[in-house]
Amino acid sequence: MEQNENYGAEQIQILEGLEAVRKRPGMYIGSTSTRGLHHLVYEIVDNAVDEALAGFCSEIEVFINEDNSITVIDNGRGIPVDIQQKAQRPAVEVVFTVLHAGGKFGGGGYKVSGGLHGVGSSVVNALSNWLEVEVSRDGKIYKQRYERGKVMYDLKIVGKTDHTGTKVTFMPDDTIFDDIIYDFDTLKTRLRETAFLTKNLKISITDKRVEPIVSKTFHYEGGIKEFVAYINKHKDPLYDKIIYCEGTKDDIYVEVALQHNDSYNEAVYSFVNNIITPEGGMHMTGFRSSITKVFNDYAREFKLLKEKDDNLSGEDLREGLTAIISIKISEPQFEGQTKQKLGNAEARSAVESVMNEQLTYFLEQNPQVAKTIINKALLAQKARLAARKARDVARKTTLAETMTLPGKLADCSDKDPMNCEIYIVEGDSAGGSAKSARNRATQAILPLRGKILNVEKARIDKILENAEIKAMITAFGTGIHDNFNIDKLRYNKIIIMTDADVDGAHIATLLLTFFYRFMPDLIKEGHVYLAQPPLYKLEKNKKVWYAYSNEELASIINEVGRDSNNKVQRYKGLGEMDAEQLWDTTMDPEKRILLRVSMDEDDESEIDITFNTLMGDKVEPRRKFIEENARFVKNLDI
Ligand code: 28G
Repeated sequence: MEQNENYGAEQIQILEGLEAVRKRPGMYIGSTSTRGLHHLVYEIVDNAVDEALAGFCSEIEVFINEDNSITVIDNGRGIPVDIQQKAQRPAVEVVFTVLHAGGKFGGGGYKVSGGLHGVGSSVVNALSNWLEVEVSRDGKIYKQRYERGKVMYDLKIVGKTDHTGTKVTFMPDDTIFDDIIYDFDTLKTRLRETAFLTKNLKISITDKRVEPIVSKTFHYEGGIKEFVAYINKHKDPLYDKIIYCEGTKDDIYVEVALQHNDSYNEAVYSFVNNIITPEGGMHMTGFRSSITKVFNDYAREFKLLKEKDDNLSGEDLREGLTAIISIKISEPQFEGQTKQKLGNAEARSAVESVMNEQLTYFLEQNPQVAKTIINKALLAQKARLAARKARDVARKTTLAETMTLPGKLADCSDKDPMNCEIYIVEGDSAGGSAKSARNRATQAILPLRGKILNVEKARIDKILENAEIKAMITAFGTGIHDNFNIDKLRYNKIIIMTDADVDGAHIATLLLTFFYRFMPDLIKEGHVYLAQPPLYKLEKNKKVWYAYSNEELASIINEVGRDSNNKVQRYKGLGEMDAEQLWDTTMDPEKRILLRVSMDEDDESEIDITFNTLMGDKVEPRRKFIEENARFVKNLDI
C-alpha cells in the first residue's frame, strides 16, 4: 500500500515536470521556431551519440518520415527496461517521462550538463503529439507509446530479436511549434559535424518526404582530421599532412587537428563533448598558448628566429590556420552571458600538455612543415606592422567622417540614421539611374566600380588601401573590427543592389564576406539587405507587369493570356532599367522586395565553412553556393 502511495506521488510529480516543459518550451529547447524544432532531433540523436561515446554504439540512423515525424535508430545496448528503484517503473519509462532523468552516465561515458543540450528525451516527449520507443535487449523487443508526454500503456513485449539498440519515433506537437517543416540540409550539416567529432561512428540521414528518397551517410575514420580536410577542401593547404594530437590528462580526453592554408583567416573551432563553444574558453586558451610556445621554441632552437628578433605572436602563427579542438570532459562548466564558454581551468592544462608534447614531436619529425609555417608567420609579422599603420589611418578617417565622406557617395539629407538607407550599387551606370530614381531625403547611393576586393585573399594592409572598401567604411561610420561601434551607423538599412545574374550574386557575396569579416554585427543585428530587381518585364496593351522569378512570369502570362501582344523583356542587368523603372521595381519602399541577410549565431561554424568554400578559387563550389544562397537569406515582410 505504501508503495502505491509513493507511485501516486511520483506520477503527479512527473506530470508537473512535463507540464512545465509544455508551458515554457523555450526554457528547454531555446525556442518554438524552426530552430527549436530541429533541436528535438539533436536531443534524441545526442543520447544515441552518448551511447557511442560510451563505446557501445557504432551506427545511428535518422529518418524524416513522410508524415514529418522523425525516427532515430541506434545499435547501442538499448535503454534499460528493468524496474527503477526510486520510481518503481521501467527505466525506459523514467527516461521519457521524468524531467532530467538522463543525468550523468557512469562507466566512462560523457554526458553533457548545461546549455541547451542533454536536457533529454523527456523534453522531446513532452513536446510531441506522440512518441514511440522500442528497445531491443535481452532477445526481446519492448515498446511503449506516449501522447503529449503521457504514458498510453505499460511497457510491453512486441517481439523477439537477436540484436540490441533503441528506436525512437516522434511527432512534434503542432500546437507548440510554429511550423513542422524539417530542413534536410540543416539536419544533414549538423549530423555530418557530429560524425566528424565522433570518429568511426556511422550516421545516416534519410528524407522519405521526397520522391525519390534522399539519403546521406557520414562515417569518418579520421574524425576531426577529416573535419579539417573538409574545411580546407576548397583552399590551398600549405602542406599535405594534417597535424593531429590526441591524449588524455586528468580524465580529460583531448583531440586537436590542424592545417594551414594560404589564406589570411583563422578558422579555429572548439567543441566540448561534441558541442560547439563559439566563445571558446579554457580549451581554446590552452590551444593558443601551446601553438605560440611550441613554434617559438622550435624557431629559436633551429635559428629561424635570430636572437634579436621579437617572438612570433599567436596571431601571426594562426594566420591561415584551420583547426578543430575537441575535448571530452565529465563535468563541463559553461560561463559567460550565453553559457558557451568553457570555464574548467583543468581543460587548459590538459590541452596544453597534450599539444606541447605531440606538436613538438611532430615538428621535429617534419622540419619542412615547421619551416613553412614559421615562414608564413614571419610574413604575417611584417604585415602586422604595416597593418597597424593602415588601421590608424582608417581610424582617423572614421573620426573625420563628416568631412571626408567619399566623393562617389550621393548622401541623403535626413540625418536620423533610423530613417536612412544606403544602396550599394554595382556599376556606375546603374549607380547613375539609382541616383536619379532615389528619394533624396532618406536614400543614399554608393556606386561601386567593378568587382570588389576579395577580403579572403588579401592581407589587411592591402584591404584597407582599397578605394571601394575605404568608401564603405567611411560611409557607414561604424569603424571596423575592435573599433566597430554600431551606435555610429549612419544608415539603418544597408542594401546591396546587384544584377540578377551570377556575376551580381558574386559581387553580393564579396560584399557580404567583407561585412562578415570586418563588421559582423551589421549582419547579426539585421542591417544588411539584398535588393531584388525583377527578372522580367511583360508589356501588353500599354500595361506593364514585373516578374521576380520564372514561376511568377508563368503565372502572369497565365493571367493575361498567352498571345502575340505580349512583349516579354528579360532584364540582364540593372543598367537596362531607366530611373523610373528602377524606382518602381526595386527601390520604392512601398513596393520593393528586400531580403534580409541573417546569420544564425548557433551556426557560425557552418556559415564560416560556407564563406570559405565560396570565396576560394575553385569555380564549382561557388556556383553551388550561389544556387543554395537562399538558405542564408530570409524573406522580409516589409
Ligand atoms: C534511438 C534514439 C535515441 C540510448 C542507452 C543505453 C543506456 C542508457 C540510453 O542508460 C541510464 C539507467 C537507468 C535511468 C546504459 C544501457 C547502461 C546499460 C544503457 C538513445 C538512466 C541510461 N545499458 N541508449 N540510456 N539510465 N539511446 N537513442 O536514446 O536509469 S539512451
